[in-house]
Amino acid sequence: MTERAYIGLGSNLASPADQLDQALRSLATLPATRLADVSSFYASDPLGPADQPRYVNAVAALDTDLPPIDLLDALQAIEHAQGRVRERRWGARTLDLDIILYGDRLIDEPRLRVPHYHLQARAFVLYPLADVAPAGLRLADGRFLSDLLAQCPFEGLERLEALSPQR
Ligand code: PH2
Ligand code: MG
Ligand code: MG
Repeated sequence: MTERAYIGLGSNLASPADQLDQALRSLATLPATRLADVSSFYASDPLGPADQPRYVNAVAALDTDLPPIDLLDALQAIEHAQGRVRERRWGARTLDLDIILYGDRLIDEPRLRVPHYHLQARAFVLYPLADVAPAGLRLADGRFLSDLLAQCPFEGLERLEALSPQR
């Protein structure tokens, strides 16, 4: 069955916006998957260790027939292809691709928790998600995106002007 998945993209190394553009091109070529929509790009200070560059974040909407773990494998292959090395927790990275939501699924497995852990505290996930999610989106755990947004100030996010025609 085709499911709508929302993918969080983040980068703070090696021209972050270019990393996100490259990742979007790769997402568009995943098997059994259509890249349906892409949010604006947003810059923000790092959450976690402060001695790292600012991040650029976005959210992509995918319509996919890949099961969640297959999608996770595909996302990790894209991270790897763009030079991601596993380093310190919350440290700098060329590319981070996270499954934020996957249809109506609640997933709690060692490799994958959906909805994404700490979604509610991360403006750099919630605001781009709101760009591409339907108004009134309700998460699988019953929370409404609109309520999470109301409790998470936009403050600290900087919406970047589109640099290329694809967004
Ligand atoms: N990702 C992290 C840690 N800190 N900070 C921002 N602003 N954006 C991120 O995507 C981010 C972060 C680990 O995934
Ligand atoms: Mg992340
Ligand atoms: Mg990640």
